Amino acid sequence: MAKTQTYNADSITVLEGLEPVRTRPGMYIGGVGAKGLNHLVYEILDNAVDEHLAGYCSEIRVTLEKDGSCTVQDNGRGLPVDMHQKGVSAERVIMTTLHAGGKFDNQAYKTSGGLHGVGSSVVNALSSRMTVEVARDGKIYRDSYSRGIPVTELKDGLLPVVGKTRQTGTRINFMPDDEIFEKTVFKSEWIKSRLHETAYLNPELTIFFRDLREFSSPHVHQEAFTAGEDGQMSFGLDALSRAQAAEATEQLKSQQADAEEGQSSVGEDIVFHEPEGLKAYITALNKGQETVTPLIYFKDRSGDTEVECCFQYVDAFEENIHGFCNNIFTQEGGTHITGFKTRYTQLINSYAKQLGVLKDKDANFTGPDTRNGMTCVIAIKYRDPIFEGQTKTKLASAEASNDVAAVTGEKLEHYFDRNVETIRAIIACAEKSAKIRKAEEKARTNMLSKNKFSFDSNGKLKVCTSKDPEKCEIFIVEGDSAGGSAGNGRNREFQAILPIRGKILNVEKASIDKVLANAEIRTMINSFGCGFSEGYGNDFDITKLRYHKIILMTDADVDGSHIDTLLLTFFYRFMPELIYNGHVYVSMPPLYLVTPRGKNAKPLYMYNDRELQKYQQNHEPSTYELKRFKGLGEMDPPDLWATTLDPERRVLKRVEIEDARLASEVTEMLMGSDVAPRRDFIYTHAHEAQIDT
Ligand code: 0R9
Repeated sequence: MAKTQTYNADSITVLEGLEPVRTRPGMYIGGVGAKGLNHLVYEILDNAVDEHLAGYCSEIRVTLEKDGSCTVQDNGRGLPVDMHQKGVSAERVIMTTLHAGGKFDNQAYKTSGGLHGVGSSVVNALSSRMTVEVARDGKIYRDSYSRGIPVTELKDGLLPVVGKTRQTGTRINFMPDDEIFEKTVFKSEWIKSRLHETAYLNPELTIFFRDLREFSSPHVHQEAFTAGEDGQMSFGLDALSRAQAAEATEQLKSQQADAEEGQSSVGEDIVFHEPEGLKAYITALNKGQETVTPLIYFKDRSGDTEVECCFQYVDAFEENIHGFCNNIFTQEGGTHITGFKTRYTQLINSYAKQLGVLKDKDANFTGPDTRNGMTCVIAIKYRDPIFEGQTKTKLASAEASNDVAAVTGEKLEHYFDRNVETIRAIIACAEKSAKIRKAEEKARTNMLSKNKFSFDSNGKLKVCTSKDPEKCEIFIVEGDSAGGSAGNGRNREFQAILPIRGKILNVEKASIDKVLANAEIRTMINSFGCGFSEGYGNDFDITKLRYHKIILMTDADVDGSHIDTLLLTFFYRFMPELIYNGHVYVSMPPLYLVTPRGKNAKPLYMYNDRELQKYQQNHEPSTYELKRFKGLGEMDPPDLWATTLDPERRVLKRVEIEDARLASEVTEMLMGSDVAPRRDFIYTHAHEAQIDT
């Protein structure tokens, strides 16, 4: 087969077709950072899942290849390869035509699932190379592309046959384009989480995951960070995990958990198959927590909507509801969730009255009262859904609300009428929640009205002179000594310093009044100026934020990581918009100072062991002096300015909780009482923690 890259009529059409994707990748995949990169995998995966939903595919294989590419393979019918009306193979048309959100226009190929967009052409456009292999009609066909441009020569418009087979299916291998993406290393944690979620939502599907990359072994993994513009790095969940691993290590130590069998439960070969579907999903989400009700499950159809739901109460004071529409996670909620909540609140209040728990004079339970402690997954299938919201993950289709409400009302009435103990347990949770809510409302009003929120409760904040939030930065610094150095080394015009002493309160475990009584937390809330949100109140207003960069500046050791975790947990729980809007950063102070001997030699700061090793490989020990910084407090103000404060020279990682759910799950798991999952987590992530020895 001759490979060419000629600009014939075909390729010109292709260029015209896919050029907008390469010009504005963010519009199609949500960005060129880690999120966009992993999105490529999801786009191809979704098409394979679509084939499963159509009833033709039972297995999907996702492989992160040694060379950095990704392969997705399904055992469905195989992409259509016959002649399309455009005069070339249908496969070529699918891979090179931008479909404006709809399906492949030819009705003949419309999947019966008919649920996804066709993102394969977008992935093609953003891949430096892509190979498509189709097993169909006893033959294997192969086509290949470079940056969306076909490199395989067609014969009379049809794909070359490269082999014979009795199987059917599609295999797509693609290499993300390093001209487009900031970094091209897939995040296996995110991908595995997505695959597991897909398996829960599709109980008849089996997904095989394989990570063949060199660094995938837990013992040799190194994050391939590359600095972006202005030296800032993206800081995803992996980095958060490093801090959490440290947090977990601490907790484990204190619980004297045994450290036998140092094997990670996460390997490089994983099979995701969840025949119990949503029931298994809820069981996994509630793992390690004390359950208060059995699993409650229903599935039915109303109008055009298929509704499946499973929930269970645990002994906790928050709700945890996950919505999906056509297998797509609806991060921002939407009509399906509203329909469920509205009908559910009515139902619980109605039973509470019937059972005499609420008297006529009593106020109804609020919606949150009825759902506190609930872990719930609502998955609907709905033809042609409309999504809105900041990240287009909010279901807007009005019909879905009525349909979900109808199914919820009918199915749950049927269930509760036959399971009175369960409805009593749920009402008891609502009563407890209402009581706590009223106490908290009172505490909150008292706190605010008495103006107990002095601006700087511990008197340590060093403010900056500028009032322009876009310019201003606040460094949250570990310890008074580093706080002192930072205070003297900073640029007073736009850099404020807030030293915190030791470990801040773990908000995951504390009640709201304890959180608000904590001096460090109050100072943070007041300094940021934008309020906070929690269960019953939402005073958060991002437009009032005084500092557009909130920078955590802690030592590069276990304690520092622990403090980062506690701070990030606080932001995640009380000010998540700060993270979603990219205002939170972690500073990267250097670990080493290398001073070469000799005149005019400039001192070199090294930020990690790899950098130092590289230097040491090329320089004799006698030619330089090496100093390891034990902590920020050791640096004098000019050093701190040069390495960590100066916007021109410092390195920051932006905290990006791409998958907030995953972060939340990990946080909860780490703070929970069950040791086993925490231990698994530590073994998996311990290699990422930079432990000071
Ligand atoms: C490895 C990832 N898999 C895919 O991308 C994939 C797409 C696809 C497909 C069909 C079957 N398998 C697939 N795998 C298909 C075949 C037929 C009808 N509909 C769908 C048929 O044989 O008649 N897709 C074909 C077109 C599309 N998917 C899409 F473009 F609409 F998405």
